[in-house]
Amino acid sequence: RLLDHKKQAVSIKDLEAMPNFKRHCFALTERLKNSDFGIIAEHKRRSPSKPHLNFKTDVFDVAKTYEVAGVSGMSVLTEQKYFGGSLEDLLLCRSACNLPLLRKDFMVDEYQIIESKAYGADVILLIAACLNPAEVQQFSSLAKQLGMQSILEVHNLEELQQFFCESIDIVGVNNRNLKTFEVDLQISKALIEHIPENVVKISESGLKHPQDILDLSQIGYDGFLLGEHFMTTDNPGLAAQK
Ligand code: IGP
Repeated sequence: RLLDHKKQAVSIKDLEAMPNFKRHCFALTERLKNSDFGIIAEHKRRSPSKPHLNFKTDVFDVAKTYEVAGVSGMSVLTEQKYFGGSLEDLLLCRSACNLPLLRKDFMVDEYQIIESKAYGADVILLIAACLNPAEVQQFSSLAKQLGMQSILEVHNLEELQQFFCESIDIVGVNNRNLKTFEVDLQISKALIEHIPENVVKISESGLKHPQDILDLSQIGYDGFLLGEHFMTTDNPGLAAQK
């Protein structure tokens, strides 16, 4: 396990009683398919590689301005220890906008999937490097039952081949090596031909140049996850508008 996930303070019954648990989720796949360059804009205060990304901006304002900018979805870091996020952030974003929200965290337990729905997420992230294939299948099936979508995050061909399953809606290729933090867009370029045709494809991390997004879009990527490029500015929503 990469990280200890926090103690289950709220019972599953209490999660299921939260107002967001019953809401009808927004489909990130549809928004991505309906836009030319589907941008998923992230809120991230810090990261292991950048301890001081952005503590100034307000997460509620960022969600509102990302929506005004016309992005296809928003990614909200909820991991506390390394990324400075919280479930409270997710709830605030839910109340701020009608964008499909990705809960960005390390999912290692079914409890967290139920929790994600209760706090307003539409999409969960399943990182191949943190899970085994049976867990990916189990968690993505549960997400589907709850009306949410799942992104399978991979960083190499072995992960893609071992972990992909039918209940995955989106494959996300992470250009950043989670151990060395090194970013290499070649990874997205090399993996595209191995991703099943009917699944939505996104490229994640290290994206900032419009030309890179154009190139990746041309070879078949439907969406692009950008964090630092927006969060290193004083007004992430304005940056996303450009
Ligand atoms: C965003 P960047 O380089 O634009 O800030 O990257 C996103 O891809 C990155 O935050 C991320 C991530 C993750 C964070 C990708 N996979 C898994 C935490 C956990």
